[in-house]
Amino acid sequence: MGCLTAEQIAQFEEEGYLVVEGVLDPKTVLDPVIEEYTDVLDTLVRDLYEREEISSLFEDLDFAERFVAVCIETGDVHKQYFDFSLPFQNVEPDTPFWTGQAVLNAFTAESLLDCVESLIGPEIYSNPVQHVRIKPPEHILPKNQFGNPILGETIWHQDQGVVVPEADETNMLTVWFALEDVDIEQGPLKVVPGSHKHGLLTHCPSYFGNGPKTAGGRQIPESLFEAERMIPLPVKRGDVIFLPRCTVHGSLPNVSDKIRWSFDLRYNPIGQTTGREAFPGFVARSRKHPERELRNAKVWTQMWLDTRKAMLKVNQGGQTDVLFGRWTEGHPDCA
Ligand SMILES: O=C(O)CCC(=O)C(=O)O
Ligand SMILES: [Fe+2]
Repeated sequence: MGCLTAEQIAQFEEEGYLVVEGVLDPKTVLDPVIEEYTDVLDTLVRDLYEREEISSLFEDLDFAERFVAVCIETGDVHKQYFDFSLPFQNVEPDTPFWTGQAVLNAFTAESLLDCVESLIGPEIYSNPVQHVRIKPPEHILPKNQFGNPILGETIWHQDQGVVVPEADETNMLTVWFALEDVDIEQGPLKVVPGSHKHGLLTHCPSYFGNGPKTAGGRQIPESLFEAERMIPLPVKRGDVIFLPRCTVHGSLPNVSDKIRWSFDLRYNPIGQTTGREAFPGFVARSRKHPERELRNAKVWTQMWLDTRKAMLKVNQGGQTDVLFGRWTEGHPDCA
């Protein structure tokens, strides 16, 4: 059963975003994720300590404080270590990723899938365009070659622009939620209401406009949409933001003293291409074939281990055997 009201569905369709409060239970869904990541961080810390890359195990600190301490000492945000995805290039036999049971339980929480069902129907595939983002306060972040913080604010884009053209007809839904409250200082998601009605806009590989200079960023120039209509979406833990694939969005910088920790997931109707077929998705809900629903994180992890092995043979050393993107330099919109 879908859980959204007709008004909520209408707002999603008209405005191109929807915030639903209290979808995920903090105690049974989010706290176990934090606990699981506490162990993941512990493993990373012990490993770094053994390699003498950090001076202490920082055992007395909670997750956020310990994470920040490690970022400061190593000058790195260890993005890949926590993510439930892999890089597109130069995957190595031991490239880390995390696909634990608490994470899978969050991806497949019934209350979340009820909302997803209201928006894309009851046959739901978990699309592998998915990331965890643990963004430290900007003031402690290492800088990129342009002097801007790595893993700072997210530049303007549409999620359809992140997948290959084969998925242009896929009804891909973006689902964003935070592990802890995200107020305005912590760099919430920002969206441009109504921007989903104009189709896919040009994303420019080396364009920065007024935004921060990011390495490898693909930004939509502000001349192509009404950036002044932007609204930020601060949320409480448990709230979920839903976006259709063409809504122009990004995030504000984290100017607070806390980390900003979020999941962004995608779902599409079963049978439609994900736009990232080299990576594994799974059946999250099926009324027709409930036996196909994935609930075992060991199986999920094996899918990603197999993918990691397959990626060793492609996209190595500057070669592009498998395309993950679609944008090239030189479009007139980017001038
Ligand atoms: O969380 C962010 O900073 C960006 C997330 C995003 O672009 C998305 O969820 O599609
Ligand atoms: Fe996005």
